Amino acid sequence: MGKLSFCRHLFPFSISAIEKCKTWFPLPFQHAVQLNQAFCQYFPDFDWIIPGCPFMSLSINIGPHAVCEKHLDLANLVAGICLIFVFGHFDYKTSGHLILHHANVIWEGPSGTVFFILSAVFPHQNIALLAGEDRCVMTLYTQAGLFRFRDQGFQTAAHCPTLPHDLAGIDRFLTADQLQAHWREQLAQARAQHH
Ligand SMILES: O=C(O)CCC(=O)C(=O)O
Repeated sequence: MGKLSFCRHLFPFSISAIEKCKTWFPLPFQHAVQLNQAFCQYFPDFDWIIPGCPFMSLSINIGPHAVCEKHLDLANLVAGICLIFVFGHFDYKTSGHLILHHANVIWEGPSGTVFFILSAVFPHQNIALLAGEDRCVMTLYTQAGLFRFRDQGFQTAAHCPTLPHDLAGIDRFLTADQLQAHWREQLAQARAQHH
C-alpha cells in the first residue's frame, strides 16, 4: 500500500479518535484547538492535519515492530494530550502493552485501541512483541514550544524575553463529576440555542 493510500485509510479512524479525545478531555481539547486556529490564521498557507484538529503534529510508525523503550516526550506540552492509535496483528494479551511508569499502569492495547496519555509527564514504554507479530502506531501530539511561540506573538524567545506563564494546565483535566457537569451544561446550551 502506498503512503498516501495508507494515510487515507487511517483518516476515518483519526477523526473518530479525535472525537473521543474531545469527549474525555474537553478543556485540554479546546485549549489545543485554539492554538491550531491561531496558527491557521497566522500562517494560512500551511498544510494542517485536519481543520479544527487539537494536534499540531502526527507521526506514523508502520513498524512493523513499533514498540518503544521507556521514554518521556519532553518537547510535548506537559498538560497536553498525546493520542496513540494502535493497529497490527499481535496478541494483545502477551504483547505490545503500554506501561505508564509512576502511574503503575500496564494497559493491554489490542489493534484499534486509542490511548490518551500525558506523554511529557509519565515515562512510558511497550512490552515487546513475539516472533511473527506486527504492530504499528499513529501518534498525534503538540509541542509545548508552539504554545510559547503563539503566546509570544509568533516570535521566538530571543525577540520576546518575558514569557507568559500558563499555570492553569492541571485545571483543564476534569474529574468524572466535572466531566458530566461539563457535558450537561453544553447540552443545555445547545438545546437553548435550538429553541
Ligand atoms: O506505541 C505505543 O504504545 C507508544 C508510542 C509512544 O510512546 C511514542 O510514539 O512516543
